[in-house]
Amino acid sequence: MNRNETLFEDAKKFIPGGVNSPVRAFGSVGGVPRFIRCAKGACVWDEDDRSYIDYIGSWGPAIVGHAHPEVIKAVSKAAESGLSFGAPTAGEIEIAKEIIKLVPSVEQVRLVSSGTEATMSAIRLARGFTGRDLIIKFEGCYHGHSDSLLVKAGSGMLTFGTPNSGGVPADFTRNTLVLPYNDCNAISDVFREYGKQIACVIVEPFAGNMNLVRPSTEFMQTLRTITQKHDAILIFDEVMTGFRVALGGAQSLHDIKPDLTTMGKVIGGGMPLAAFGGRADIMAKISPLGDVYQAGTLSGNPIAVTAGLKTLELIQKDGFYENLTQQASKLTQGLQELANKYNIPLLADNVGGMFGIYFGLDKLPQNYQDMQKCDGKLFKKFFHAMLETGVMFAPSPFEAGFVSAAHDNEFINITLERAEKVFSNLQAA
Ligand code: KE4
Repeated sequence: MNRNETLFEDAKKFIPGGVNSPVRAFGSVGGVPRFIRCAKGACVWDEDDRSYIDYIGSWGPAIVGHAHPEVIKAVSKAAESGLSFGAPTAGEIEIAKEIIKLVPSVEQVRLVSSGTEATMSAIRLARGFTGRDLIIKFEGCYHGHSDSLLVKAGSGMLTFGTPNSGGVPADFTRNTLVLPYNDCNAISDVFREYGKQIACVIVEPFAGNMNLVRPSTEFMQTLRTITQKHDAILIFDEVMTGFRVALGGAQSLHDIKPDLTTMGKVIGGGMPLAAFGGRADIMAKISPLGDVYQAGTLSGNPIAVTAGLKTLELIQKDGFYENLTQQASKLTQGLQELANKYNIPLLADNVGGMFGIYFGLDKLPQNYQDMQKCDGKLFKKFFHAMLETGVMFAPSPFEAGFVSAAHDNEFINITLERAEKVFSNLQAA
């Protein structure tokens, strides 16, 4: 067995499934997950010392490239002053100001340690502010693993969700409605039926957890107008899209101001840091000011804040997003051209530095049902063939991919050269 296999067998003795987050176990693609020893720029190295051009990027945080020297220097220096104090620090004010400066809809912000905490807290806040219980999410969107969000659609459009995870009592999801993404009629029907009982709508303003799926302009505008009409809270879950699709996040591309925004990934630069924020009148309900409780031992951790501040500084450099978008587009357009050349049924799309590749579809997906038609078998062959060449995509057909500032023309061209060989072999197979 090679080192990855040995480590995986060992890990499984002590850690459920051998991993600390399920998607890392390669369940969707089979095979042996790569145990990463180190990372630098656009690449990661596994414990067999094999290098890979990395398009997972820690699921989004590594936007400036892995182990960026300025981030590492800042974090190393901060660590010498202590790791955590359980008391307020000046750095937390600095990063709060940066987030408020960069995300216009955010007037006040609370730091937490994960996207799950951010969305769980934002939903509790929306319920506390409105005094209502019902929440709406969309099929295929993932907002972390808090109980009321681990839910699958009810039998009918107007029926409440049922748990899609063990350990979640039916009671915990009976206030959650799950609707099809991009379905304006479903939204109108539900608000007609339940309008004044709905606390919030939470949405990924570009979906990334059923692969990249773009919302229609009409869908986003409907969400904004109908929540305003019924005094419900609109929550943009920008844990993935925040600072990823544009400096101002998806809300700047849609030109829509949500009432609350959740963020994560990029704002921690790879360290455990996330946040929720929005209208000051809503945020005033959060303890210790208001009666909606929320807390965290490591919230606003000084080392994570240092990594986040340096990352937010680097992404504000002139041309950062133009370059990021250009490189992601080179990748997706290059893959599309090569797939066409070898008659491989692949579509590719990107928004800023976030991209999707779809096998077996004849048009870009609009919702979860579309994504269900993807050719998972072909994706699996592609994934492993590319992995063997030294290119690591997300190990699931239902995940978006990420490009960093370190993915320069050389890395994109090498990726495309390797993809051409893989497509040629797939065509011949
Ligand atoms: P975390 O609790 O994993 O920090 O964030 C949850 C979350 C919330 N909202 C959105 C839009 C997200 O994409 C996520 C987490 N994304 C996944 C990637 N599909 C994290 C990877 C994983 O679960 O290991």
